[in-house]
Amino acid sequence: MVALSAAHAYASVSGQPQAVLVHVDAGTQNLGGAVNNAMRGRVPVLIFAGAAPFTVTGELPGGRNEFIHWIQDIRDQRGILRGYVKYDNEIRTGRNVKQLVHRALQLARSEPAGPVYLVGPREVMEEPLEPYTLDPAEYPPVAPAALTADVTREIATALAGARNPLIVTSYLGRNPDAVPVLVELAELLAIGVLESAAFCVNFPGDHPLHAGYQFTTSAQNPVLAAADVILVLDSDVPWIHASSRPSPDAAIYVVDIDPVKAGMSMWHVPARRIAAADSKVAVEQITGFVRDNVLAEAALVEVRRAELTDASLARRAVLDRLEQPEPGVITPRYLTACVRELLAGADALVLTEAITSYQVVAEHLRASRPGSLIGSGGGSLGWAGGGAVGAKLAAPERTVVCLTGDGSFMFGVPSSAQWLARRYGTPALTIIYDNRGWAAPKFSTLLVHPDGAAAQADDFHVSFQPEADLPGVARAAGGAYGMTVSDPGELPQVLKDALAVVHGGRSAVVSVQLPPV
Ligand SMILES: Cc1ncc(C[n+]2csc(CCOP(=O)(O)OP(=O)(O)O)c2C)c(N)n1
Ligand SMILES: [Mg+2]
Repeated sequence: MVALSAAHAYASVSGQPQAVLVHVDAGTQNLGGAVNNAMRGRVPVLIFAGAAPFTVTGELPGGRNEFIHWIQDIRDQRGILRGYVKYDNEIRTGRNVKQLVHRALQLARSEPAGPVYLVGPREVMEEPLEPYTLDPAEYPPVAPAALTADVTREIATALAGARNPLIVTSYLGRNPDAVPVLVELAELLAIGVLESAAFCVNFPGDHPLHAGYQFTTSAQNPVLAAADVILVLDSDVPWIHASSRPSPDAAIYVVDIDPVKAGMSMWHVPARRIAAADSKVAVEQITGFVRDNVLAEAALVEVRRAELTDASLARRAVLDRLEQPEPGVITPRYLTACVRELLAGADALVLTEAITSYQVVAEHLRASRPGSLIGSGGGSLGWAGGGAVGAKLAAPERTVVCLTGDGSFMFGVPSSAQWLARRYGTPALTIIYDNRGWAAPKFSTLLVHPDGAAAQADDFHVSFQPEADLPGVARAAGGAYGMTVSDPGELPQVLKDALAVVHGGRSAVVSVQLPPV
């Protein structure tokens, strides 16, 4: 779990494919939910596992000679990961092992990128070989795909002719180079950009055309309802129809390299056109078409720019009020504002696994530099602990800061993750949004049964009583600096001290006590 999470973050930050080696069926299962995260996060990772030897009476070198070889022998080891990987195969001979590894990496790196799985029994690992070479450059990933000329014209014309155009995106910013390209299109036509379930910087948080963030919604988003033309660009969940959706008359266009979500059993957006393309390439094409054909109507665009700027300033003013400290309690908004101040001017790389504070982190951190924020993009908690190690290995010069729920901190095998950070010299500042429990399942219950038995008894079985000393785990396992803070007045200094420790080369874990769940 920790290794694959580290590989995941490393690949996210560096763009380079990674490899994780695990022990037969047991190690494969111990990857846990990290494979869901790698798949949904679209990260290129080659997972290799051994497999039980298949000879038992000395027929081949490497045959069974330990009791455990019988216990490890299961019928379908590759089946463990088949729902999560783009490709799985068994290495049957050493003679083409390089071709197989590079084919697996080629598939892993081709968009949508994702994990691949190879297994190899011990007899094959023991096979004597004539050394041979192969040129990895002969196995490039598939080159980025473009829109056809017709679709480019259709989308560009629709956006330029719209009264209230909107772009909704979730992960265009996984490619940080795509962000300035999106900014250019948004500015050219004065289009608002809404980030939906976003775990990266898709559009600068402080940009006047930023139209806000949404995760799980319980009320209609007015920005979405007002749009007459919507371009959904790189998104698995552009909105949640049950609670917030576009106008039925809106013209919707979807662009993604996997626009119909082949890996999901149910997915639907009522789009006029769905196109498979690399988002950076597609946005460049659309912008180019608008420019070349002088489609932007200056008067309309300027009026809209002013309106959108006013709206984003108003949203910002509300948030500024909400993040003010309240006597005696640390709210997630105030905490995130303190983190923003702490990191102002630093070259920080923030990992977010803040769960019920995802939206708060997005809104108050307002990350603006492309590539300065990452999340797993997947559904399995416990990514950030190992992720911080991978992120720091990929970007040793940056200050790595991990914002995590207390439940997520525990899911991340913190003894292992914190030890690994010491072992590999990858200090990070971990800030635990510590509400002493699982708030998310409580909110999920209330969303379905607002007056159910759990609500009436005010008992959701999500409290962590008796409390664990989470910074103590990090101290014990990783020699980290550990602190717990509950006083809003002390918080800024505690965070500053912890950051200084990290800059000195040692990890720090601060449990920030929020109102309990
Ligand atoms: C491995 C795993 N188990 C269970 C869940 C379901 N789940 C989603 S959020 C959540 C609670 C997370 O707790 P915490 O990190 O403390 O965040 P909080 O909800 O308190 O904000 C759980 C159990 C999950 N996503 N992944
Ligand atoms: Mg919690």
